[in-house]
Amino acid sequence: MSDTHAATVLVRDEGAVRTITLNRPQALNSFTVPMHQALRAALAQAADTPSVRCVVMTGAGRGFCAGQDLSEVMGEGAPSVGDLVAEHYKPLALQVSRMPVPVIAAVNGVAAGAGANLALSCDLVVAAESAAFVQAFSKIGLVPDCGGTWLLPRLVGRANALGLALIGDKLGAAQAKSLGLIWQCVPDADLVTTVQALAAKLASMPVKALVATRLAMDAAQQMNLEEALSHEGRLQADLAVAHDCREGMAAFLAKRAPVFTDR
Ligand code: T3D
Repeated sequence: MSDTHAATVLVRDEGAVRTITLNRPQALNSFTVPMHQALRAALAQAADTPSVRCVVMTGAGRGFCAGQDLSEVMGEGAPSVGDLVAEHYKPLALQVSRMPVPVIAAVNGVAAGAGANLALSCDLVVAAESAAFVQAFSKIGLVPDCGGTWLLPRLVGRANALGLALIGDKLGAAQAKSLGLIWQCVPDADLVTTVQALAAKLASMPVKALVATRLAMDAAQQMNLEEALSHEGRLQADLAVAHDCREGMAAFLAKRAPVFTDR
């Protein structure tokens, strides 16, 4: 176990699981340009490291991420909102959606604005009971970004998506779970151990197939049934000749534990 990044983002490895911690707790880990740069570099490094088979994203202190640091966009010489979205939030959302390993959000506290949508863009979202999700954009005259307009209706349907985005109130983790916005809500004291166990489990699974599943489900949103069935067929044909599928089938037949290595 080692900490390799300093300052706005911390990186820690435990076996095949890499945990990336947003680290501006004094401002609820809200985004500044340096934190964007550090996060994207940490994600790229995780993607390029063959021994990493699952990534966990979480926040330091009492929050997960409060979205854009509003003090950064006010005042003279401040970056424009349009530039920040084009140069940072859009590339970040795409980078998460294309990660070559599963990504889990461990939502330890409030996730607001782009911070909420960053969490929701992960493959699995596990939140502490005391955490909350806030589509804070409407309160400051903006629309949901970091993929919010794409993600929210897909996750919870149009009625709930519009309710969350237009009203912009805090949604507690338990309610988020009931709505289908997140995968799991756990007691605060269990967040770390639950996520560690889940991440270790995913890391030991055929991650190439897990990632192909995410990409296929996202792609299928733009396809009709026949196209999606054809796409599934092409993916199965490729995966079936890869090491992990052969290993999974051989291990099943031999009644032994499989050892998956593909990424
Ligand atoms: O460039 C662009 O704007 C485009 C990109 C947009 C992406 C976005 O994310 S837009 C949405 C930006 N985020 C927000 O509007 C959320 C603002 N924050 C809040 O509404 C509340 O802080 C929370 C609901 C997240 C949490 O409330 P609470 O009561 O638990 O905490 P708090 O007391 O409000 O905040 C604690 C500290 O963090 C406080 O600082 P202080 O007084 O202790 O020195 C607060 O100012 C600071 N903080 C919280 N959020 C932000 C922030 N500082 C800067 N920017 C923030 N977003």
